Amino acid sequence: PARTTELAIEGMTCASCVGRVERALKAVPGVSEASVNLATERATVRGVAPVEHLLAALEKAGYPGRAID
Ligand code: 9UX
Repeated sequence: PARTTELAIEGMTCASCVGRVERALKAVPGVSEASVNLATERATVRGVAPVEHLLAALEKAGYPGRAID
């Protein structure tokens, strides 16, 4: 089933960073929606992608993150 995953992300300081992170997350197979909150430095991701794939995409994009329970 589709899940919602909350991620804490390091290194985002401007709106362009937000765009890069959202694009990177949405490009992961199984992601249906990804939105970043710059103020809280968190992303909400909807879909069936394994969290490991989300974290790998963030790392590759240059914005490492971790899953929030
Ligand atoms: Mo903005 Mo983010 O100038 O890496 S794109 S700080």
